[in-house]
Amino acid sequence: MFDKTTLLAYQNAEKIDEQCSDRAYNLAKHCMEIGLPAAEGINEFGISTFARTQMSPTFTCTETFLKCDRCEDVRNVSDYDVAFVGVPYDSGTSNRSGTRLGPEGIRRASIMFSPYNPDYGIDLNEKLKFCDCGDIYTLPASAEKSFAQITKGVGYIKSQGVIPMIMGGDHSISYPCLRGISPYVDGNIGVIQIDRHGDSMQSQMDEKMHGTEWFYSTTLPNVSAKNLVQIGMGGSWVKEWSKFSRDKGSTMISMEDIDRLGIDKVAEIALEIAWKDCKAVYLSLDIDVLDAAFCPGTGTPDFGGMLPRELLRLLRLVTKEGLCGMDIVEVSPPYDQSEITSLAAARCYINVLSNLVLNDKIK
Ligand SMILES: [Mn+2]
Repeated sequence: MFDKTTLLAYQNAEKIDEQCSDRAYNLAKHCMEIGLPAAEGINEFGISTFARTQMSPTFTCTETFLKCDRCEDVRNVSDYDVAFVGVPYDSGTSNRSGTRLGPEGIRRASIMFSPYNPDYGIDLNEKLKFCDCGDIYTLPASAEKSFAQITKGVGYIKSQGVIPMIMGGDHSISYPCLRGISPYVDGNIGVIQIDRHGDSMQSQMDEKMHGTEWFYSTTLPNVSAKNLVQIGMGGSWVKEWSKFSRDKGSTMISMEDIDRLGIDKVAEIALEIAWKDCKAVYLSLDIDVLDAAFCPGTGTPDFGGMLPRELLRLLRLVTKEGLCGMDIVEVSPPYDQSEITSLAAARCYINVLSNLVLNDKIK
């Protein structure tokens, strides 16, 4: 009988076992302190709400948006007015995947920009205290557990009086993000969704995928479909999305409507509907609203979407009254070319933040 203990594989494994200290245990404990313990229902030791240090999954990222401060101990997030947070989750994608690398791609592309914004006359570094909290520790095999983590992390940022700037991830994450924000807004929340697709069916592949988030978001106690404005609709479509809009009362504005009415009028309509009887408005931008020519790096590219300057103009107009939070979703770096799509997302965050500062809507 062959003696397997003579194999190097066996002997080296034994050596490694002998090199065991309490280092990994202490590190895991530390992560669960500075990144908060995991959401309820997650029992594996070492999983924190915010991914931290060497304990992080490989798809999380330690770079920061615009090279801003990294808020490593998230318990200090209230030192800032605005916090970026990545949600590297793409298990809700029905078509092509890769948005788990979205936060990393957007952060990397943001380095190309300066915090001085000539279109708004604002230097973000001078006018705004903002940080990057890193990424939520998502669990790719479980939507329910990932959503619990996202709700806990985004909710924590909001509970500290800080505006979350969320970097997706596929569009399914908007529901757990809003679920996190919802308890900290004392009144109704309107939603401006800029997207090529309706994303409002009850079930997609028997799960809460990225075609379903507005169905679930509008079941939150202070979020009504009547305050949901869906701008840029058209292209590849699912019948249930139109039915949801008719039954529940959301307002769909198609690309054809935009051509007919113009961006300024559309923004006016959006603000009126989203703010009606509301205390706050949330903005969700699906990057696939851009024509496919300008966003190759996305899960569901579509033809006939917005031009970049139309989108920037729309953002300037619809964010001037303030936001309780914002996400940009569906950036998928593995399908991107020359970082076009990540650059678009980074530019949109910078302009929206500049606009909030310019209109005195921080805090
Ligand atoms: Mn979408």
